[in-house]
Amino acid sequence: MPETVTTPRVQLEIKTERPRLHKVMLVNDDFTPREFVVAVLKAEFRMGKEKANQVMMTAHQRGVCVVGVFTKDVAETKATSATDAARENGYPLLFTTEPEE
Ligand code: TYC
Repeated sequence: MPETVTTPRVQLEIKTERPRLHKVMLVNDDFTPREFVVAVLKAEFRMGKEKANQVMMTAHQRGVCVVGVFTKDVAETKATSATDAARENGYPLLFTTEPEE
């Protein structure tokens, strides 16, 4: 009987995970004027007036609101720059970032 030569065919499956996106959160406080929050959301996150107002009111009522989802770098840059804008105007307004689940 002739010998059968078998060649194993193993296919390596390389799975690369997509980098996680990060949320920018708007945190409520008792001091920053509503209009200022809306102005920052419009300037830093390119929101229209209506959307900025909705986001501001959600943070105001619930304590926190997701502003947007970005790559880690963009989220951190936007959060820092928006928070800095508030500091420059003497307000305690805070934007934070956290990875998406
Ligand atoms: N709570 C603030 C006020 O009543 C307004 C405000 C809304 C501040 C949302 C921060 O993330 C915030 N003047």
